[in-house]
Amino acid sequence: MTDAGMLRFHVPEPEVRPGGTPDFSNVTIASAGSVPRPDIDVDPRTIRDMAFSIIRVLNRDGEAVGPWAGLLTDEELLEGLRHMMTLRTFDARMQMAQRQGKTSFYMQHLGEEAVSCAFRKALSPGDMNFPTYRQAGLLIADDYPMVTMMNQIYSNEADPLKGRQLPIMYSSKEHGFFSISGNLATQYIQAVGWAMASAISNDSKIAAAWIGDGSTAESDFHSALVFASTYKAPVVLNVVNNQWAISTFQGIARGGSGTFAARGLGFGIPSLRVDGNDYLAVHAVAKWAAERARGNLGPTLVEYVTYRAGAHSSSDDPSAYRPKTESDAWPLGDPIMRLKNHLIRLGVWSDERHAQAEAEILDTVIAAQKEAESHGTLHAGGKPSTRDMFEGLYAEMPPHLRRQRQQAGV
Ligand SMILES: Cc1ncc(C[n+]2csc(CCOP(=O)(O)OP(=O)(O)O)c2C)c(N)n1
Ligand SMILES: [Mg+2]
Repeated sequence: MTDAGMLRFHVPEPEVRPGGTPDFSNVTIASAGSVPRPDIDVDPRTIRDMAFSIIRVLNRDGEAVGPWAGLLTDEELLEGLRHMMTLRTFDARMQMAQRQGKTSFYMQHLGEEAVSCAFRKALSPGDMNFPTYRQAGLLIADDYPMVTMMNQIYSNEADPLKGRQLPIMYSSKEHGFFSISGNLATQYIQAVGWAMASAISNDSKIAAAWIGDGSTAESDFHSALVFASTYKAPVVLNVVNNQWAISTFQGIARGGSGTFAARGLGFGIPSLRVDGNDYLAVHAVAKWAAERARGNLGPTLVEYVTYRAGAHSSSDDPSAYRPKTESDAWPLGDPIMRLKNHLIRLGVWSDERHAQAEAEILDTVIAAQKEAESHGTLHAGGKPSTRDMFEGLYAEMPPHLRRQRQQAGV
């Protein structure tokens, strides 16, 4: 029955609350290998169903199956495993450093390591990412020095950003990592603009935009899609759907669209969903999208279906808004365990070698941490110089800043 005159609006609710039993039965998962791999110049209208499925390569037995498999050598897969393990260890040490008061803030990637680590390997030198705070794997997988990352986190005397950025908001032009901005979704319009500029200047470099599920509710996301689709910008539009936006479940930002990938359909953008915890699938889809961008075929929207197993940040306590066991119930498993099992199945890895690699990686991360801490931490040791505060913005320093610098005696 409808109540004429009694208007209501709808507030989506998560399936469960703290204390409840986790339930992901609403997450429909295609079996590994079942989604076709179209040619990169496919007519977007013929692949609309891909925005509602999930491309997967690794099956439950650790085998790589289907048309998206077979792009990476054993060596490349072993390297990918090492990158993900390094990121996880790096996170654990830096989270601990935050608790020890050595930095004010930290954000982990727990459960999402495959997304940024595998994506990086699909890019070429000179391509530019516009990342959020949860894609440090782009740096790790490009062999950016961990010590430099830690120096930034500690805002110490060797911080390449001289204490000007919030911890973890790295920046490296050489590694195709645009300065992170805390203003989410700005990455989308900037990436599309950068990609258009690359094309205008007849360059061959492509851009990658990054956004989380929650941030797709920002108008910047939609503006970027207008420009990307109209001008067929050479850009890959990444949406990391890790189910949560701090304490807000993904259903709020997704609303009635079914999936985040489906947002691209109205713009005529080929839109794919991929298992974000499957290193091989992420890499294969990223490669497909990057080739489209590089071949002047326009943007591709990719939704990575994953789960944020850790807290949002060092300031967050997820037990206030979701069951503690929810991450164990996530049906797509853990990205490191899945690649590990695949490599064991291939006969190029073992539990013993994995344990040894874990120990070696921990040693490497601890050594980097010692070196970074010799340059100072938040409250101890070396700091960026006060003089640096006045540098780097103006080609010629205006008189009022010169005066302030004199007053500061630096
Ligand atoms: C424009 C803007 N609005 C609000 C915030 C505050 N904020 C920081 S993180 C966050 C949640 C983002 O969730 P999501 O986009 O899903 O990314 P995730 O943290 O899950 O990777 C919010 C609202 C912000 N940083 N920028
Ligand atoms: Mg999220």
